Amino acid sequence: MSNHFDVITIFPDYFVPLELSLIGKAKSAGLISIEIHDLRAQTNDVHGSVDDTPYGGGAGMVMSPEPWGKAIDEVAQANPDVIHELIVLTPAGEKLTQKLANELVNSKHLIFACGRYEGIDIRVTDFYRSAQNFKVREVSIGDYVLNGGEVATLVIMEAIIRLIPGVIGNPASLDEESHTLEGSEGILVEYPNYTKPQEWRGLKVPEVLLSGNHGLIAEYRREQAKLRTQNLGK
Ligand code: 6GU
Repeated sequence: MSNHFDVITIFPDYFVPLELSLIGKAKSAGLISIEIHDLRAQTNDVHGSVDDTPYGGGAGMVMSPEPWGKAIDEVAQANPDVIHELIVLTPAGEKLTQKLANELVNSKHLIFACGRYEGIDIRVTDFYRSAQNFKVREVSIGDYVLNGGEVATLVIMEAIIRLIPGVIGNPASLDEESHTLEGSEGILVEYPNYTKPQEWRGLKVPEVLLSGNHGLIAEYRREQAKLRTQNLGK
């Protein structure tokens, strides 16, 4: 099971929300441990420079490799005898899916490298790809551009941590979620939910959900999940 998370960033304050809600409780309960590291601690100059102009020219700045190398080596050394799963956040990465979250939760040590500007010198990724005890993935959270990897890291961590046994009160609620339900057409989004009152602003709860017939209810929900999946974006 996933247990230790290291995050390397130039904006540690982005990670304050990890103290809240289910993730905050999981930390207090010792189900997970999280350390946030300031990349600038790895610099020697007075300005704490972490970037420079790109070779070959072009707009923007590129993050220099050496502060990253030092920061990653440090967190790896602090977690010996495990495979370090290094997640490099970039809009050019493979897309986050439920399947990827399900895989990453099995990792003992996850390191998130939050790039800013035009990204990190690619030699950091190349170096750790060929390093022993490292597995490297470049990950994106969707087809749009953010200012940096911090928000993406929060998204990925939440998707992983909620899968750890004990984090969510009722583990059965993980079974019938969007992107977990499978139909013959592939992965479905979740069926719509209703609670009390039975009628709200003239809108009624579908009769079948009041019937107590579990077979019919399951059939109805599956049909609704299919419809909802087909109609996405329409
Ligand atoms: Cl991981 N980083 C940035 N900068 N933009 C993104 C992203 C990551 N995923 C989607 N857009």
